[in-house]
Amino acid sequence: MANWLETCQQQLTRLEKASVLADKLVTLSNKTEVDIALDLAQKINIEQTRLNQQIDRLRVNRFEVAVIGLEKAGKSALLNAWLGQEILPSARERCTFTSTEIWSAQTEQDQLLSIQYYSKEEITKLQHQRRDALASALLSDKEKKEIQEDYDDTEKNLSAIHEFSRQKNGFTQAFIDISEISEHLQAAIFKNRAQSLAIKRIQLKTVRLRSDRDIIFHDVPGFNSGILMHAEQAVHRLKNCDAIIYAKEMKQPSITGPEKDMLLVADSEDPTIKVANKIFVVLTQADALDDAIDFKDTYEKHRANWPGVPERRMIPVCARAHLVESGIPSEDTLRRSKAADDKLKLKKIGITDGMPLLKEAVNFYIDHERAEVLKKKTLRCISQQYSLLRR
Ligand SMILES: Nc1nc2c(ncn2[C@@H]2O[C@H](COP(=O)(O)OP(=O)(O)O)[C@@H](O)[C@H]2O)c(=O)[nH]1
Ligand SMILES: [Mg+2]
Repeated sequence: MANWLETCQQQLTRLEKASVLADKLVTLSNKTEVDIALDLAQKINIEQTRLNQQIDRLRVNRFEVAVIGLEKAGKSALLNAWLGQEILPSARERCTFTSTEIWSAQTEQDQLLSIQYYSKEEITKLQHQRRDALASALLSDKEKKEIQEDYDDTEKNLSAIHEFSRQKNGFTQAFIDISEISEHLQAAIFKNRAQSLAIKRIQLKTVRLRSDRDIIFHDVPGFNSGILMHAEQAVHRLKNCDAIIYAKEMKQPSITGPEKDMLLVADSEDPTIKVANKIFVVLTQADALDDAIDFKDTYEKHRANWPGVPERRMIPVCARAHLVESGIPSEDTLRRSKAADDKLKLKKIGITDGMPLLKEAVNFYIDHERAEVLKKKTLRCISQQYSLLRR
C-alpha cells in the first residue's frame, strides 16, 4: 500500500501541472468568449476551483474528520473520550444547534477557544426558516416543539441575541488548562439561552489532540434539525471532509431515514470516492449489549449494512469507560459509569473500550488508505481537465 507522504508529494506535483493547464483553459475561454459555450466555461471554472481546493489541502497536510450521527448517538462523548477529558458537553439537556470544531494546538500557548456568532441578518433568516419548518409536514411533533421553543426564545431574547451578533469577531479566550474555559463553554452552550441561540460556530484549539498527524474534528449536528441553514452547514462539512466518523448506537443496527440522507450526501460528493472508502462506523455504547452472543449477533447485523467497509473501520466503543479509565471524567460521568459498572459489563461481553483501536484505525487510514483515495481524486481531477480540453 502507498505511503501517505510520498503519494502526497507525487500527486501534488501532478495537480500543480494540471492547475497550470486549467489556468490556460480559463484564460482561453475568457479570450474567445464567442467560441466557447457558456456551460463549458462554467465547467472549466468549477473544475479549476475544485483542483485548487485539493492543492491547498495537500499543501497544509490537514486531515479533516466529520463526526456525524443522530442526536444522542454519542458524538460528543466519543470526542471527549478521544481527547481524554470531558470538554464538550455530552448532553442530557437539549442544546441548540452548535457546530463545534476541534483543532490540534502545537503548544499550550496556542490553545484557544473561539466563538463566532450569527449576524443580525442570519438570525432573521433563521427565524424565517424556523417558521417554514413549523409549517412543513415532514417533521415529528417532538421536532416541531423544539423548533417552536427556539423560535419563541429567539423572539423573547432578540435584543440580547443582537448584542452577541454585534461582536463581529466573536469571542476568543486563550487558555493553558482546559478548566479555565469549561465554565464559559458550558454557559455559552446551555446556561445562557440568548448566547446559545446566537452561536454559529465554536472552535477549540487544544494540545489534547496533539499528534504528528494534524487532525481536525467537526462535530456536525443539524441533519435532522429541520432548519435549512443548519442542514446546509452540515452538508458543507460533509462534502469537504477527508474522512467520516459515523457514530451509531450499537443497539440500533438499522439505518434510519435521516441517517440515510446524511450518507447519501456524503456519497454524492465525488463519484470516484464512495462513503465506504472513507467512513469509520463507530458503534457507540457497546456496553449496553447483554452478553457476548448478543454482541456478536448485533455486530454481524451492522456488518451486513456495510459490506464495503473493512472490519478495521467498524469499531465498537464504550466512550464512558475509556474516559473513566484513561482520562479525566466529570463527576457525573464517573458516577454513571460506576452505577452501570462499565468495567464488569465490558468484561462480560468480552470487549475492550475500543478507543485505542479507533485511534489506531484512523492513523492507519491517514498513513496508508488515504493515499489510495488521493490518487483516485487526482486522476479524476486531471481527466476532467483533459476532457474539457478536448472539447
Ligand atoms: N451506556 C453508555 N452511555 C453513554 C456512553 N457515552 C455516552 N453515553 C450517553 O449517551 C448520551 C448521548 O451522548 P452525547 O455524546 O451527548 O450524544 P450526541 O448528541 O451525539 O453528541 C448521553 O446521555 C451520554 O451520557 C457510553 O459509553 N455508554
Ligand atoms: Mg453532541
